[in-house]
Amino acid sequence: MKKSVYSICGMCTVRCPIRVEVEDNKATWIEGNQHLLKGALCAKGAAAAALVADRERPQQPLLRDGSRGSGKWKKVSWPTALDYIADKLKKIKAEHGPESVVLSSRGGPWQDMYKSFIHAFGSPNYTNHDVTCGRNTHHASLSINGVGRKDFAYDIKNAKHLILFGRNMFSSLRIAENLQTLDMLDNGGHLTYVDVRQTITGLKATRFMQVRPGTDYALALGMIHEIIKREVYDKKFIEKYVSGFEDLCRFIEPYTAAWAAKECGVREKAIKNFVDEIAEEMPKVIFHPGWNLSRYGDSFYASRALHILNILMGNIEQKGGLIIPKGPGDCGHKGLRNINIPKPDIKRADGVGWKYPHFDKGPGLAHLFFETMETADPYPLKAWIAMRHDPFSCLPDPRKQMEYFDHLELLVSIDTHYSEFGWYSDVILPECTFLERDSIIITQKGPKPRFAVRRKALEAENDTKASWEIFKGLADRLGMEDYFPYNTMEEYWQWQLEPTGYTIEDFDEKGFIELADSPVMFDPENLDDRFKTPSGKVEIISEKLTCAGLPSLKEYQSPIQPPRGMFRLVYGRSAVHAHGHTTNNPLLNELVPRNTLWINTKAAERLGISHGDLVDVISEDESYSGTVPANVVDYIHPEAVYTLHGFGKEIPLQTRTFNSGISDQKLMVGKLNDWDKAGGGINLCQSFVTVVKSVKNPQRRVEL
Ligand SMILES: Nc1nc2c(c(=O)[nH]1)N[C@H]1C(S)=C(S)[C@@H](COP(=O)(O)OP(=O)(O)OC[C@H]3O[C@@H](n4cnc5c(=O)[nH]c(N)nc54)[C@H](O)[C@@H]3O)O[C@H]1N2
Ligand SMILES: Nc1nc2c(c(=O)[nH]1)N[C@H]1C(S)=C(S)[C@@H](COP(=O)(O)OP(=O)(O)OC[C@H]3O[C@@H](n4cnc5c(=O)[nH]c(N)nc54)[C@H](O)[C@@H]3O)O[C@H]1N2
Ligand code: SF4
Ligand SMILES: [Mo]
Repeated sequence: MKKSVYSICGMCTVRCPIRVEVEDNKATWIEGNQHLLKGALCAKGAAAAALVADRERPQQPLLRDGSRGSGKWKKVSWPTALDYIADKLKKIKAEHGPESVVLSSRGGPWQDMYKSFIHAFGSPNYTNHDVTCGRNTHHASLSINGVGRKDFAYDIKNAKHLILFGRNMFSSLRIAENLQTLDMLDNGGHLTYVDVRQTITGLKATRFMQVRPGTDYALALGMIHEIIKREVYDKKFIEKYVSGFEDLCRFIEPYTAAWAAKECGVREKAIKNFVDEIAEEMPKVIFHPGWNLSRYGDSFYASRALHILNILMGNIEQKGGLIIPKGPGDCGHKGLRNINIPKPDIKRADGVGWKYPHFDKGPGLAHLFFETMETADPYPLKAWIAMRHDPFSCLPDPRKQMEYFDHLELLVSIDTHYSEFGWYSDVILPECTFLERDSIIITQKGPKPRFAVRRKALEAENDTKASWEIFKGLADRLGMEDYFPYNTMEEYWQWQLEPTGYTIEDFDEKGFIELADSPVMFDPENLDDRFKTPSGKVEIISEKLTCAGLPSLKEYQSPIQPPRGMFRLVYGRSAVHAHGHTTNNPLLNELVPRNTLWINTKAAERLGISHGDLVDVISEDESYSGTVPANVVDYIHPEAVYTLHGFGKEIPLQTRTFNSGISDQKLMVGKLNDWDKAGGGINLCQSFVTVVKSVKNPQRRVEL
C-alpha cells in the first residue's frame, strides 16, 4: 500500500518539515515540505530510511547484566523494564526525596512532556544540553533584550548583509536558514564570515575574515568602535529604546579598528571597508549572535557585543532584520493546550536560581550537577534519566563524568541508539525512530506562526516505543496517571487543539496550519513593552549582571597562546552528520566514515607531517589519545587544530564506527569544570593537544 505523510524530520534537532512516501511500510522517498522548503532536505534527512533499517540499534529494552560499561545486557520486556525503573524511583524518592532525580533532555518543543514528568514526580531538576550549545548567546540576549536567543527570528532573505561569527551554516545546517541565505546572495546581498579556518560557508561568503582563535570579541569591539566613531548607528532607535549607550561610548574608546586588526589578525582596512558597506545597508544588516558560541571564556561577552551591533543597526522588527517571533495570540488565534506541570518549589541541585540568580532557571546548567553528585550539597542525587541526550558526547571528559555518575543508583537512557552514556547506564529504553512515531502538536513561532505535528509514517519494526508512551508507562506506575490522562496521541491532539477550533485533519493538506497569510510585524515605533528587561529598555548595562558582581562591558583579555608544541583544539560539524548519533548510520558512515585533523601547512611542516599522514592527537594530561589522518591546509590558523565532533566512539555493537577517528570531548580532559561564570556555557575550546606523526603510518599514505 502506498501513502504520503507530512511529518517533521528528527535526524537532527533542527526539525525541518518533511513529506514521506511510504510503500509496504518502507519509506521510499523523503523530501523537504514543498510548501515551506521547496523540497530541500539534507543528506541526514534523506538517510532516515537507513536509520529505520539499521539493526545496530537497541531493538528492545535492555537491563544491565554486568558492571557499568561492561556491555553485558539482558533483553527484557517493556513491562519488566518500566517496573524496574519505577520500583527504583519509588525507593529513591522514599529514601532521599523526589529532588534526588535529574532528567536531562535535548530540549526543544517536545520538552514540555519530559519536563512535566519530572515536575510531577516532585523534582525541580530538569536540565538540557544547552551549556555546550547556545547558553552563552541565550544569556547574552536575556541580559540585553530581556528575551532569549530564540525570541528573535532572522529575516535573512530580505537582508542586505548577514554577518556570521563562527556560525558555519552551510555545514551546520538549518535548511530554511540556508535557503534564505542563498536567496539573499542571489539578490545581491553580502555575507561576511568569521572563522579560524576556511569553510563551505566561508567559500560562499563575500568576505571571509580569518581570526586568531578566541578573538571574536576583539573583532566585534573594533567594529563597534568604528561604527560609533563614524556615527553609523540608528540614533532614533537608541534614543527611544536603549539605556547605557553613553557607557558603551566611553568603554569602546580604546578598542579601535587598528587595535582589533592586530589582535585578531585581520586587516584594519577590511574592518573599515566592512563598516563602509553596512553604513549603506543598515538597518537590513543582521549580526548573527552565534549559536554554538559557548566555546571561549568570553563568548558571553562576544555574543553581547554582537547583540549590541544589532541594536546599533536599529534592525529590530525591520524587514531584513531581527523580527520578534509571533505566536497564535498575535494574529487573532487561540493557542494550543499543553501539558505544563509547574516546577516544584525546591532549590535546584545545580544552584541555578539561588546560588546563581542571574541564570535562566528553565533548564539550569547541566554541568553543575556533577559536583552535587559527589558532595550531596544541597542534597543527594541518586538517579539520572537521559531522554534523547548523551551526556558523554555532549559534555567534556566522559571519564570524569563516569566517576561522578558512579555515585548514582540509577542511570536510564531513553534513546534510539546506543549512546555512549546509554552503554554505561543501567537501563536502555529504546525509542522508535521519528518516522515511526507521533508527537505532540507544537507551535512554531515566527513572523508567520504555525502549528506543526510529527506524524507516524511507518509502523515500528522493533519492540520500541514512542517517548510519550514511555513517559505515560512510567507515570502510570508511579501514581502520576492523572497528569497523563490520555491513551492515544489522537486523544491528546484533540485535547491540545480544542481551544483553537482546528482538528488534526486540518494538518492533512500541507502538514502544518499557518496562522497568518503574511508576516505579522509589530510597529517599530512602538516596541516599548517588547523588551522584558527590568527597565523595559534594551539594557547595555544590566543590573542583574551588576548584582551578580559581573561587568556588563568587560575589558578585553587576549586568549592565552597554546603551550609550546601544542595546539588549541577546535571542533565543529559536517553537513553529513548530526553530532555522534549518525556516525554509525550505514549511508552516512559511507560518506564520512571518520574524522581527520585539520592542521596548518607550516605547523605540519615543522612536525614533519604531510597531508594524509596518520597523526596521534594527545590530550593535555596524556590520558587520552587517538590516531587520525592529517588534513594539512593553508587556511586554518596555525595556533589551532580542528576536528569533526561525533567520532572516537567505543560501542562495539556499532561496528561501522567503533573506535574510528578521535573524540574531541575525550580530548577535553579536566574541562568539565571550565565554564563561563557570566554566560553559564562550558569553555569547549580551551583545551590544548599535542600532535605527533604516528608510528602507525603505513608505507602508503591514506587518501583523504
Ligand atoms: N566536544 C564537543 N562537545 C559538544 C559539541 C561538539 O561539537 N564537541 N557540540 C555541542 C552541541 S552544539 C550540542 S547541541 C550537544 C549535543 O549533544 P546531545 O544533546 O547529546 O545531542 P545529540 O548527539 O544530538 O543526541 C543525543 C542523543 O539523542 C539520541 N537520539 C537521536 N534521535 C533520537 C530520537 O528520535 N529519540 C530519542 N529518544 N533519542 C534520539 C542520539 O542517539 C543521542 O544519543 O553537544 C555539545 N557538545
Ligand atoms: N549537519 C549538521 N547541522 C547541524 C548540527 C549537526 O550536528 N550537523 N547541529 C546543530 C546544532 S545542535 C548546532 S548548535 C548548530 C551549530 O552551528 P554552528 O554554531 O555553526 O557550530 P559549529 O558547526 O560547531 O561551527 C563551529 C565553527 O566555529 C569555528 N571556530 C572555532 N573557534 C572559533 C573562533 O575563535 N572564532 C570563530 N569565529 N570561529 C571559530 C570552527 O572552525 C567551526 O567552523 O548546528 C546545527 N546544525
Ligand atoms: S537539517 Fe537535515 S537532518 Fe536536520 S532536521 Fe533538517 S533535514 Fe532533518
Ligand atoms: Mo547545539
